[in-house]
Amino acid sequence: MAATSVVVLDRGNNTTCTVNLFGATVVSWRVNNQEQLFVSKQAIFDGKSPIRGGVPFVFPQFGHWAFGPQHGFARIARWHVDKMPERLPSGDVEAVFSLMDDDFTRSMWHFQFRLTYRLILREKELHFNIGVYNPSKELTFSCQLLLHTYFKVPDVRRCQITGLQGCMFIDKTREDAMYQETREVVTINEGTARIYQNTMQEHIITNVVSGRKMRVQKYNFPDTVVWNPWAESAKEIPDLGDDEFPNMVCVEAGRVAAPIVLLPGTAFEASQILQVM
Ligand code: TA6
Repeated sequence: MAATSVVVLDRGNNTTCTVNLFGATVVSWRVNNQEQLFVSKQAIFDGKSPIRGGVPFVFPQFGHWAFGPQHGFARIARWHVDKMPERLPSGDVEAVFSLMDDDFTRSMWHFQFRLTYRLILREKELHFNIGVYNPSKELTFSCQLLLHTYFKVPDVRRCQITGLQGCMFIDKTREDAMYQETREVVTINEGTARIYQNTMQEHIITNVVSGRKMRVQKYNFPDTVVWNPWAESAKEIPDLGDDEFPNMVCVEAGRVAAPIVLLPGTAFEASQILQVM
């Protein structure tokens, strides 16, 4: 199968979700023909580099990794389609993808695992349901998991993000120093890479496409990473145009601060719902 193979969930009314099997990266989510996700004009689709934008799947490591690429291998592995898009009685459309250990993953991480990724496209919502399973009879593993969602916005400086007040965060732009967020709504006016811990179950992002609001609901994802590289760092990212940073904001639901520990034969489940309001 070619590296650019895609699966399209089509709900009608120009409401679609496109998944690139390379990384099971959700590369497009259109609601009434309105794209909700940012993908860089410079994104590389060579089946090797992670795709710059959409919703890259981060596993088993968030950030720098001594044993393999940054943010792990799930976003650069070719996923399997367990269930092609199928219309449910509700009219919603569902598709299921999976990734299991193979020679490629075991060259970096010697554990057996199985990831399942179930997407459901509703009228104004996209549901992400994730399962991580440890099929081993004797080995326990620990991992991190995160949906690195790039939202498309007209101007990141006008976005406000709720659901972070009072939370402790690691500031990756300040040598990983730890702070507490005091603001009721977070705004972004400079390079930002923050790992907020124990955030609220819901975030609202204002001023996304067409001036609308985006609701992010998350379950079993205690952490939220907020990222925008801003002008200077954007220049250092080859697959991101120098002038594109104002049009994206990453609000990433995940489990990163305290890793998931999976005993033999056990599973972990988490989900995210994105809703255009
Ligand atoms: O999630 C935020 C972050 O870890 C940033 O620190 C930044 O490095 C970003 O992800 C993008 O990483 P990438 O490997 O896709 O260039």
